[in-house]
Amino acid sequence: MRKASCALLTIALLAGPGMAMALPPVTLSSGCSYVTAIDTQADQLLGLLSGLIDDLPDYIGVDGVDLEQAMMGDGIPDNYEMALLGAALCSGSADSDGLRAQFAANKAAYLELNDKLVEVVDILLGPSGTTGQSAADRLAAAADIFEAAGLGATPEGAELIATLDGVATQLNDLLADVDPMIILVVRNALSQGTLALFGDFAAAVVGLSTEMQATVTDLLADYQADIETYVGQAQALVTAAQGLIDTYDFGTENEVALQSLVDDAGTLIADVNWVLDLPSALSIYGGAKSATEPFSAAGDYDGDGTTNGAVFTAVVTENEGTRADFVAAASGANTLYPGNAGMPVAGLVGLAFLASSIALGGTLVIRKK
Ligand SMILES: [Ca+2]
Ligand SMILES: [Ca+2]
Repeated sequence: MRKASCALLTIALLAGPGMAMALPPVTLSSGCSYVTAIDTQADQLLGLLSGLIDDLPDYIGVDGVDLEQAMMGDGIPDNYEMALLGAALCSGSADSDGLRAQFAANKAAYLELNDKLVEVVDILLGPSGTTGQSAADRLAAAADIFEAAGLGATPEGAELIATLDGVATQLNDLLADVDPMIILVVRNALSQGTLALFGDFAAAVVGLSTEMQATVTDLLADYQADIETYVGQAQALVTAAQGLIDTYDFGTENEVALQSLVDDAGTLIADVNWVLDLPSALSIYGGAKSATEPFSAAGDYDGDGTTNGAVFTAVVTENEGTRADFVAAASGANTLYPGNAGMPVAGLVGLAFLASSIALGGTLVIRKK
């Protein structure tokens, strides 16, 4: 290891967990499987979404989607940031080990999401491809069992029966408002593990930066308070119903049906809580959730004092550089990029050498004549 890297590593270790991890200088090669997978999946996902959302930009290109801060963007099209991340993941350097571990963990969490959603949808709609009842039908049936057992005679019993019937009606109304075709498509997509097809793109995008994670959490935030209220009410219902099952004799068949409903409701509540907690469980790549994170426009991947956003402006906006040019310049693999305001003295010396060797070359050519 070179002396300079040793010193940087020591600083990083001394600085503690708030400091971003040291990442290697990288170049973008066409054989980088992370970038290929992310590019392909992002293209396919945006293609799917373009059927639902009008005027969605492409993923690739200088006018590609910029999704941070609930789609306000951070000034760098996401495909450039993702290329920088992907190139760092593809790097053979041990400095990328931590990054690859974070990516694997985020991908595993995302893939589990598909399983949780399948479970939730199966409970709400009834198991796919069977004659299993929907949650609404089972809630109404539970209310009937309690009613037939005479529980409606007490105020508490009457309230529980009315609540179960009310929730059943609400669920049915909710589903009646959704186009059956959309339900069918979503259901098929989940049961075929379609979410898993976007595993690399999702794992990359959710941990790209705090600003990008804000886009994901904002999607949930609109519903979070309502969902938490429903979960609290469902938990109270589960507790009340379990108390009745444990106290009264409803007959074996009814008790099996009631217990299975209560158990499924418990699973549903746990799954929904898991989904609500998911954004906070995902890692931001390269360090703490702070300004030191390396892949956002405000971030500084190579720690040279020039933000990635400033590099993008210099290389791409002002000098028509490619993604590969941006990756090399932002990561520190190329410090001689056009417009580098913070070019180190060594870089200037290098430029001087370059200039003199070109001059020398020119002289030699002239002499040949
Ligand atoms: Ca962006
Ligand atoms: Ca920099």
